[in-house]
Amino acid sequence: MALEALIFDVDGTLADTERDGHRVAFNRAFADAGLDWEWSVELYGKLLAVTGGKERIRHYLDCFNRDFSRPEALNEFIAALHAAKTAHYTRMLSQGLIPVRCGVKRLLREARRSGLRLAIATTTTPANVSALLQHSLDRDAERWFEVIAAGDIVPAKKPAPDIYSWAMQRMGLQPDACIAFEDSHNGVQSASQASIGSILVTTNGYTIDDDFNGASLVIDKLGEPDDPFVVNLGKAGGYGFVDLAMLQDLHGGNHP
Ligand code: XBP
Ligand code: MG
Repeated sequence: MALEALIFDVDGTLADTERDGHRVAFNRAFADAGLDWEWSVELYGKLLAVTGGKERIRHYLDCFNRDFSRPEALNEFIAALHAAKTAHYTRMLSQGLIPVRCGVKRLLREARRSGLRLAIATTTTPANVSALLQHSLDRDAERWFEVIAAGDIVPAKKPAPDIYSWAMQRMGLQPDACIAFEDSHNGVQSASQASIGSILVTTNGYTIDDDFNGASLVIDKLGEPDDPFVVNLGKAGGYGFVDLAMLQDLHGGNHP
C-alpha cells in the first residue's frame, strides 16, 4: 500500500526531552511539595521503563521508595504532583530550553510540501505536546498534525498499541500506509502491536541499548545532508539522512 502518513512519537523522537526536561520538572515538583525525592539521571533511566508521568511516580513508590508513608488519597496526591510537574515542564518549553532534534524541522517541511499526512502518537500529556510544538518547532506547528493522540486519551499507554490505533482510526488510515517514528523499546512495541510494519527509530542517551526488535531501521538521528546519521541496526540503503526518498524506499522495502 502506498505511503500516506508519518506518525511521530514525541519524547526522545521529536526532541530529547527526558533527561534535562521531564526529569528536572519532576524534581522541581517534588521539591515544591516538600518531598526529599530526587530522581537522578541514572534512576530516571530505570523509571523510564514505565510510560506516563503519573504511572512513573507510582512505579517509583512501588519499587524505589516503599518506605514513603502514602497519603490516603494516593491517586489525587500523584495527580497533583504530576500537574505541578507539567507546569514546570511547559514553562521550560516556553523558555525555548528544549530544541527539536536534528533533521526534524527539515523532514516535516518536506513531508508537508509533498502532501504526506502527519500525526502524533505519544504517551506524554497533551499540554506538553502543544508547548513543544509551539515553542520548539513553529507557533503554528500544532496545525501541521491532523491528529495529536496524547496521554490519557487511551486506556493503556505504550507499549500497548492503543495510542497508535486511536490515531490511525481517527485518520481512517491502514497501518501499512504509515511509517512510525520512535525512540524506545516501549514505542516500537506499541507501533508494532498496532500492526505498523515500517518503524524508524532514532536513539538517544537513554534508549541506545533498548531492544528494538520490530523496528525497520535504527539510527542515531534523522540527520542532515552535512550531518549524516549513524546506523545502529538495519540497512539504510546508502542514504545518509532521512528524507522522503529514503522513507519511500524504507516503506517499499517493507513490502517486497
Ligand atoms: C514519553 C513518556 C512520557 C514522558 C513524561 O512519552 O513516557 O510519560 O516521559 O510525560 P513518548 P508525562 O515517548 O510516548 O512521547 O509526565 O506528561 O507523562
Ligand atoms: Mg518516546
